Amino acid sequence: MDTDSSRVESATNLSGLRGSVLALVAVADTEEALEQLRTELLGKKGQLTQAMKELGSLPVEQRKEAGQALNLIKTEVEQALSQRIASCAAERREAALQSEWIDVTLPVSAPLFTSTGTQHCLTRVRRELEEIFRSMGFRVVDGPEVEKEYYNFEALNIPATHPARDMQDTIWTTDGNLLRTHTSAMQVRALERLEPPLRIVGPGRCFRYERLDASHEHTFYQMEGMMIDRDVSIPNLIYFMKRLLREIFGSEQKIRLRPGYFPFVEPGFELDIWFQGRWLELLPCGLVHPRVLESSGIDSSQWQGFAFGLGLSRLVMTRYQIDDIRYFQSCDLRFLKQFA
Ligand code: FA5
Repeated sequence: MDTDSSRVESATNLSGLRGSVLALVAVADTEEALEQLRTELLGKKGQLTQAMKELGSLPVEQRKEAGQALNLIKTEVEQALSQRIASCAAERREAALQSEWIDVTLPVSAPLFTSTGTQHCLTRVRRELEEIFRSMGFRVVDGPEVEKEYYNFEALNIPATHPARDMQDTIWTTDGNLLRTHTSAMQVRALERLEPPLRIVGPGRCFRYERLDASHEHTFYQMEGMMIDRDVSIPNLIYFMKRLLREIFGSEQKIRLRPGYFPFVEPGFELDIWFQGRWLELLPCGLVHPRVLESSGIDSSQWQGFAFGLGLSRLVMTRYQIDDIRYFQSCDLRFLKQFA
């Protein structure tokens, strides 16, 4: 500092003031304490604000230089305060991180393993079915749960005005798509993608706006099946249906076959199973309607096929003697643990 400003400093003791306020900033160790200090130094009645006011009593020739020096001190103090506040905030965040830190690599204590989950009975039977069908030359396919109207209805010979749509109360999405009401949508996707001869099964979740009861859920599982080849006929269909049931139940079941109506098969059948004193619709099926084949570009004079839509949730009910379909999605551990 030059001789003149030294004079000014000594006149107003600015040097001492600078040292003492910077020392206060250096020792304040929380963000709150520093904010408090900011008010005490730079606020309306703050120490430096007061010092600025007092400059008015100095002789004119000293006032200007002392004012400049005091402004420099104020800027220096403001910077020091901001830096200290930032570093206190960083220290606080680091401390919080340290106290919340969890070592995810530590081994899990043994008792937790005793409550490991298990496969849901629906998953277990679905996988069994997939294996059975794989062993018979079928390929397992998948399809979207949010489906286009075309795949769920139109391509299956169910136009907008068709009464069959009333049989499947549909849940629509706001963008004009729908939650698939049946796995039959996968038939169309498979016919589009694969060349005949083909054998596919497509398990999956279906959704309907239903009146719920012991055998009707809003969300349930089906497994679609389809075989397209030359000279496929009803005896082939019946052979595969019987084989499926024999493999799953391991014994003869009381079943009945009756005519059934589905616009995408001709002829169509309903296969019902005797369960807890009544007939339960389980396995509708039929020969693929020529129009479905033709709309996917397959020559129906060369190729025929059968299709079925197994009610997978209901099959699991009959297999394990579960008397209410709503248990499947109840998340009731007393129910689920029976299949552990
Ligand atoms: C169909 O969904 C046809 N797509 C089946 C089909 C496929 C026919 C291929 C011909 C050829 P349906 O609506 O009947 O058909 O349903 C088939 C099966 O799904 C029923 O037999 C029943 O076992 C099961 N199911 C239907 N609705 C429900 C529901 N709300 N809750 C539980 N299971 C259901």
